[in-house]
Amino acid sequence: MMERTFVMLKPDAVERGLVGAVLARLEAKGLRLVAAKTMLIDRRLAEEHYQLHKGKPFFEDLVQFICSGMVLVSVWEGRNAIRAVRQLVGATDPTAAAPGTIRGDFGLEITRNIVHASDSQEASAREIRLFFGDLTR
Ligand code: 3AN
Repeated sequence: MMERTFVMLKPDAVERGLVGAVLARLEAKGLRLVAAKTMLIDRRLAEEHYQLHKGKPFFEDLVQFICSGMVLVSVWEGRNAIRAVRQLVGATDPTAAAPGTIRGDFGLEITRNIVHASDSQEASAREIRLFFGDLTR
């Protein structure tokens, strides 16, 4: 099924100069880049994006981190794009993520885990709207 998914390169990816390497993996997989921009996320937007994690012990660190520097937000399209990107990204904890995945190859810390990718159709629709508004094409 043709799908769109939302991907954020977090501040650690931008600071460490990993933007090109990460985007190249998504392109190499065959996904089509639909939209992308760099931005600074403010606290209100960060809390909205991570609303499902509100109240969890790591929420405050997560929000602070995501607001701590430039991110690159993007939308990708392809067959089963949501699952395909999640596979490329790997497990949440980079020390548990398989080698060959983005987190497995580039990360070590669970908060600074390089990339966010939507985990469901509901999340992808919500996140694309939140960061890009109405993306009709
Ligand atoms: P994923 O990004 O793999 O879908 P989620 O949605 O469970 O993971 O968590 C969202 C983000 O919250 C993660 N990307 C990570 O940065 C942070 N996070 C999740 N679990 C923990 C944890 N146990 N300790 C610290 N940070 C966490």
